[in-house]
Amino acid sequence: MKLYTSPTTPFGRKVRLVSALKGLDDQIEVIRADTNPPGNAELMTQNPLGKIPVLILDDGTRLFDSRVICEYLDRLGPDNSPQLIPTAGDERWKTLTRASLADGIAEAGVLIYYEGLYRNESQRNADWVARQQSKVDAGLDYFEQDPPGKNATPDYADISLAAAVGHLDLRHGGRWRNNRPQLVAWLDRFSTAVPAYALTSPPT
Ligand SMILES: N[C@@H](CCC(=O)N[C@@H](CS)C(=O)NCC(=O)O)C(=O)O
Repeated sequence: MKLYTSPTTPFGRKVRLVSALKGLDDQIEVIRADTNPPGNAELMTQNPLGKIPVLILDDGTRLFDSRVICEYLDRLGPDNSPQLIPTAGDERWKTLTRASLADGIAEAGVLIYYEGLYRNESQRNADWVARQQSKVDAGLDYFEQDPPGKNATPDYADISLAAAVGHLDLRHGGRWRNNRPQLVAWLDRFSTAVPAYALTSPPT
């Protein structure tokens, strides 16, 4: 399989963490993809949305977005690998909803970053940035009140959150850490338990 991703995308990092925990790294070739210029023709042939990550299966099937890829890898992994997304029951919906919240934090953080990257100072909209920031803050506050780590091993929601806050560390100066001791402590435990977190750490 081939994974089109970049070292900085939180969504691609999430997939790489899942791959590592499932013991699938040796089956996946990681290919560096560039989402620029916007409308990158080669990437658009893999995903018409021009977004990464994209997983190309050995038969040529293309999978996106990251949630779909992660669920595919979770089901593909060997029987003795940890199950990251429950297949049924209340736990499935709980895990997927928490993961969606983590993804939403990452998405809002990416949009704020893009505002600075792609728009001239005069074009930037402070209200819109504040709106995205409020989503990041409220999402993080939710997790601070109900932190992950109740399971013996990390699940897909934990992985998604670790990838999201890793991106906030990279692009937003780690400000998320202020006044969120539970989350900071949890991330320390997560990175100790999951060596792939350090291995997939984006270049600063
Ligand atoms: N919901 C998608 C989000 C993917 C995404 O937004 N990726 C960003 C990189 S972090 C991207 O490719 N952006 C390029 C663009 O929006 O044109 C997923 O989970 O895979």
